[in-house]
Amino acid sequence: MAEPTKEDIAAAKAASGVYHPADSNGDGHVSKEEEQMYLEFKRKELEDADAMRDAQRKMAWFSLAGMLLYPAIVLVAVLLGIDQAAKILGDMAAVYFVSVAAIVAAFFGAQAMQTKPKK
Ligand SMILES: [Ca+2]
Repeated sequence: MAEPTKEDIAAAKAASGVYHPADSNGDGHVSKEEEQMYLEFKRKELEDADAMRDAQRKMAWFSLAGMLLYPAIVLVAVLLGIDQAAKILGDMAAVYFVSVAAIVAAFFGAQAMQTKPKK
């Protein structure tokens, strides 16, 4: 059997009135394989979204922890007498804090934008 063309799919859509996204060959009928493929795809999609949220959350926490520990690390460097390290960390602080703030702001901004339209 030949692969259905776009016209065939459009015709099937028009004929049935409904087009199910799981109907991948466009014959207007969702077979067992198509249903399983569709469910598998949806499951993977959800898993990916979940993994992405986890990764972003970890990154935001890691950034925040670095931000909060930064002064402590400078203090440790001073206490250990590594003056050069303390000076470099001090010089880096301005850039570092702005960068981390940007990461955290982007994380919360993205979260806000993702949840808003669904309400
Ligand atoms: Ca089908």
